[in-house]
Amino acid sequence: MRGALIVFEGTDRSGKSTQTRNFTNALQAAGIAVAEHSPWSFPHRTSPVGQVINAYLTNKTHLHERALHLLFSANRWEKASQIRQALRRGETVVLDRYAYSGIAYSVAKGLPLTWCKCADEGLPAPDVVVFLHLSPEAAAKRADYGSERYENKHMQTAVAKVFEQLRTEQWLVVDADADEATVLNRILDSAMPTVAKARSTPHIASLWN
Ligand code: FDM
Ligand code: MG
Repeated sequence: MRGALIVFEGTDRSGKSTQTRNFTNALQAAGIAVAEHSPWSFPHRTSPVGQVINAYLTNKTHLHERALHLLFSANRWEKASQIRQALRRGETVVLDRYAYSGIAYSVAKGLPLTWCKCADEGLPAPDVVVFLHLSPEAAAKRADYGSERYENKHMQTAVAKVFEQLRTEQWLVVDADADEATVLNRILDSAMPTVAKARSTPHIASLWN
């Protein structure tokens, strides 16, 4: 009986970090096995590749946009077997960003969609994508953007557009402007059946199927 792969996506300040944490705690409270150190975040900034990504995001280095895209993808591939192993052990894995962010940010900067998708082809596919939807107006009311790259309204609006393009009917779109508890309950309502369904579906699918 395998665990479920549950991916959270959304623009900056949509509450992904808070909700992945709350969601992981709720799963554990319900007696569901969760991978150690969940939620796992991408970019995973401490690996060798992640350190280069972090230097780029904090404006300490410059990278060619295609090279950067491949590094973000490589950063996921570094973790791919750990994800599969955890799922096979029966543990649910909660991810804060995944390949969808990879595509959304790169396409927002002008890279071709099909080229962007190729790098992540074959990664473990999520059982559900939880998309925290926050309008740019609501985002503007939250704490100010920091100093990292992409933390500006122009980029966030472009990224939101690509997310909309990527969205399928399998995504769980949640209004992230609601209060924290309401958002969590909405996610739990839909994710609990996903966890149950994964238990009876031994096969772990791959992107982009
Ligand atoms: N980001 C994140 C990308 O551009 N590509 C990716 O593949 C991933 C996973 O990195 F602006 C961007 C999104 C964000 C930045 O992410 C750092 P966090 O979640 O804010 O740490
Ligand atoms: Mg950020």
